[in-house]
Formats: sequence, C-alpha cells, structure tokens
Amino acid sequence: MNGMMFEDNGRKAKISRKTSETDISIDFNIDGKGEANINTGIGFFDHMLNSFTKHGLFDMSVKVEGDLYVDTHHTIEDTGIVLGNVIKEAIGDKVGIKRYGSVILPMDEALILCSLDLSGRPYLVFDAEFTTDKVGYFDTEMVREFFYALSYSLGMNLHIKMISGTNNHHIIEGMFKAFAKALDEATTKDDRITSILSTKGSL
Ligand SMILES: [Mn+2]
Repeated sequence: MNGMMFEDNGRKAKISRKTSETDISIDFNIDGKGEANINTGIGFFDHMLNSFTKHGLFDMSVKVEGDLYVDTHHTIEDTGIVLGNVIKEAIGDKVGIKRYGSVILPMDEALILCSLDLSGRPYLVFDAEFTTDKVGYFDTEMVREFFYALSYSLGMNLHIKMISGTNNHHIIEGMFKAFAKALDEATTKDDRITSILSTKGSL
C-alpha cells in the first residue's frame, strides 16, 4: 500500500444543470433510507418525487427553479433529464447489480406494471391514458415526457403500463412507486454476480 487513504463514496452522485429555462440540482443516493427533500415548485410533482424516493429506499434532494410562468413543461422534462443523469452516475460501472427490475403495484383501483432494464440502451414504452388534463398544477401529459427524458438520460429500457385505474392521482402515483420499486430491484447487488450481467461483458 502506498499510504493513500481511499474513501468509498458509495453509490451517490450530485448534478447541477442550469439553462435559460431551468436551474436544477439533484443529490441522489441509491443506498439510502427513503429520505427526501424535494422542491420543484409544483406540489403534485414534489409529492411524486417524494413517493419515488421513499418507496425506492433512496435518499434524494431536488431543487428546481423552472420557468413556471410559461408552463410546467420545461421544469418536469428537465428534472427527468437531470434525474436520469444523476442516477446513471450513482450506479457507476454496474458491476454486481441485478440489472432488471419488474413490479406490478396496486394503488387502490389502479394497477401499474413497471419493468425496466439498465441496459445502456434507452427505450420507453408507455401505455396509459389519463382522463383529466391536470392533477393539481401538474399536467398529466407530462408524465410520459418525464419518463421519456429519464429513460434516455439514464440509458434505460423502461416499460410502464396501466393495467387498470380510474383516478388520475392514483394512476400517476402508482407509476412513480412502481418505477421506484423496479429501479430499487435493478440496482440491488447480488453476490452471485461478480462482474457485469451481460454476455457482452458491458452495458
Ligand atoms: Mn397521493
């Protein structure tokens, strides 16, 4: 040994991104306890990111100052981009992780399927319809945009399918919770996996 001290920073990352439309900072820890500190300026979006953090047993702080005087589009989409980047950074080399995660999650009458692969190849299949334009100040059409941005910046194949549901708040919350559980599974380390889980040797 050369006497240097190596600090294991764990599976954490922090990213800040500022454009003319949004100013976003996200701190993310895969191996957390579900502690969230979220402020996007959109109440229902905060509620969703809180649920995601809690049910994935991540720790996350999110600070967003977006151009909400325009609408919620840039704020939600750009948060998806930065969240995907920060999760990708926190996952790191993917050695030892399970790679795939799938869950079917109920929330009262809503039943949501989420299945994902941290393959490095972005692809979103989103199969759901909403019956209201908004939940609070959150535009329901932005759910798909959020997960699209996230799947591309993270390099993830993501399937989200609504199996049943009528209440839009329940359907969307079910999606964020299902995504959290599936991502938690995919990022979990398995002792039997000693390298990267791919016949190609890389992801
Ligand atoms: Mn709720």
